[in-house]
Order: sequence, then C-alpha cells, then structure tokens
Amino acid sequence: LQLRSEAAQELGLTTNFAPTEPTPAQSVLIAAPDEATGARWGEALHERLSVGASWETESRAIEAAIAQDVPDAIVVHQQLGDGRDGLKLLADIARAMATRHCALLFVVDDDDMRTAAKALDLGAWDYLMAPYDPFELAVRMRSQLRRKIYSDKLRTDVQDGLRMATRDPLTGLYNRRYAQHQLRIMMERAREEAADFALMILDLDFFKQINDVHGHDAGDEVLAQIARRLQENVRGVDLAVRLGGEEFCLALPGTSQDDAREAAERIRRAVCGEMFLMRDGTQIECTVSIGIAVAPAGEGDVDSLLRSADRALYRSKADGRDRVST
Ligand code: GH3
Ligand code: MG
Ligand code: MG
Ligand code: MG
Repeated sequence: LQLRSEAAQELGLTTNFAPTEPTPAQSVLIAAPDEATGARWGEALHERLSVGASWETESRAIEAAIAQDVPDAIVVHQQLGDGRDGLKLLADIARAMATRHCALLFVVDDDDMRTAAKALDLGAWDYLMAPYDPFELAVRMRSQLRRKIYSDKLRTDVQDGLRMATRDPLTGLYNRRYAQHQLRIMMERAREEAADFALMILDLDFFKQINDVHGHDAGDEVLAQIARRLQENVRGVDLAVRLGGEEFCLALPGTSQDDAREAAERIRRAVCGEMFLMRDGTQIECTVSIGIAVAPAGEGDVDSLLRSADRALYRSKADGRDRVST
C-alpha cells in the first residue's frame, strides 16, 4: 500500500507498507455527518489504503448496509446526517452479535476529550478529533485494520483450539472428556429445575465384523455417517457424544422415562434404519443396541447414571441386540 500524502513525507513516515502476509480484502463503512464528508473520507481510505470504502449518512441506511455485508471497520461520526447521536450508534454496533468484532473508529466533532473517552468506553478502538485530516484518518484506519486481522486470527485460533479439545475429529461429536464435564453441568441444572434427565448409551452391533468384511476405512465412514444421523435426530439442547470406538452417548434434558424410551426407538430407527452407502457404492448394514437410564428430577450423579445406562445396554446385547432397554 502506498501512503501518497505529502504529510506522510513531512512526518518522515515510510510511505511503503509491505504486508508480510497476504492481506485479506478489507472493507470500511463510514457513518458520516453528510454526503460530502462521506465522499471525501471514502475516497481518502480507498486511495491510500486500497480498501473498499462506502458511506451512509442516515442510521437506517447504515443499519441496512451492515445487515447486507458486515464491514471489517466502521467509522462513526459523532453527529449523523439524520441527527442521530453517533455515540448511541457506536454503542449499538459494539454490542450487536454481528458487529461486535468490527474495528470501530470514532470521530469526535465537539473537540471534547470527554466525548472521546466515552467513545473508548463504549467500544471504540480509536478516535479522531476535529479538524479531520484525511491523512490522519487513513493512518489510524490502517493500524486498526491491521489489528483487526490479528484479532480475527487470534479468535479463529482460539475457536480451533477449543474445537480440537472438545470434539472427536472423525465424527465432529463431543469427546468423552468434554462430556464428563458437560454432563455434570447439565445434571446440576436438571436438579435445580427438578426436571428429569435422560441418558442413553449406544453401542453398534458386531462392528468388528464390519471392519473385518469391509475394511477399517469403511468402518470409519459408517461411524461418521452414524454421527451425522444422530446429530440430525436430537434437539439443540441435547448432547451427542462419541464416548470412544463405536460407542456413543446422548444426554436429553427434560426427558422422562417414557419419553426417553420413545426417543431411543426413534433414534435406533433413524440411525440404523437405512443402509450406509460407501463411496465405492457398497451398502453396509449395521444395527445398534441402546441402554437408557433416567434421573428423575435430576437426582443422583453422572457416574451412577452412566453405569446404569451401561447395564441397560448390556441387557440389550444379551437379549439379541438391535433394541432398546431400560
Ligand atoms: P457387540 O458390541 O455387538 O458385542 O460387537 P462388536 O463387534 O461391536 O464388539 P466390540 O465392542 O468388542 O468391538 C468394537 C469394535 O469396533 C472393535 C473395533 O474393531 C471397532 N472400532 C472401534 N473404534 C473404531 C474406529 O474408530 N474405527 C473403526 N473402523 N472401527 C472401530
Ligand atoms: Mg462391546
Ligand atoms: Mg459394539
Ligand atoms: Mg463397544
């Protein structure tokens, strides 16, 4: 990027900004006091930083622009074209789910440091005071856009790390370690609400044979498809876990013994009712045995509930598999 401003040269700043890694195309939205200011700033940002810059002067148009495409950075002027308080808009943007990670640059109109301080408190990343020098706007925006790249990357890295720590890579389901922690929380909540809490353990039948006949990769593919079917057949509040191997667990808050039995029958059919289609066209049939345990009003502890579901599972196996036991 080139900062072509004479002011840059006067200040002795380097005019060449050579990013060390490819910079993603970034976009800036300007919430401007009037069309002329919006156009001037937009041009300054576009020319000096080669970012996409658009501007709006009325809160409705600003909100519509954000709803259509969330920008990387938003410049908010203290006084908007329709008389709306820029600080209020800033606060809304900083709080909203869609925009809370946008870089926010606030432009103080009344030359009052207290307004600038308020803007920072409300979530502005930086501020600018009148008179507005397009060069200063570009320089400050450049540094905020860089920050934005690093903060996005950090957030993605943290999310990836969390995902790796809590999920099983083959199926994308939660892993046993995360489940042990989460089941405790779910059961505590059930007890507080005096709501029934149901737990199911699912174990695939004769899965060793599937590996022996079709190969381990085909077995893996069956496990991944089963996980998908499981996920599609539980509610958002339920927890689906791969306990290990070909063993899964489902936690269903607010579910009574009767409801759990009904849900388990439905899940048994949904998960194994249809054959599994491999990439090479092979169809594999597989059944599942399920054991259910319910903690009425959330009473009891997770370990004994798991043990009791495991005993029920054993009965399903002993009684001939492909069935549900309580
Ligand atoms: P049943 O449960 O009905 O008694 O029979 P089973 O054959 O399923 O018995 P068991 O639980 O002893 O064996 C489970 C087999 O699942 C052992 C192993 O070959 C297979 N398995 C476990 N984890 C994986 C995996 O990640 N991928 C594949 N492909 N197979 C797995
Ligand atoms: Mg087994
Ligand atoms: Mg098995
Ligand atoms: Mg097993």
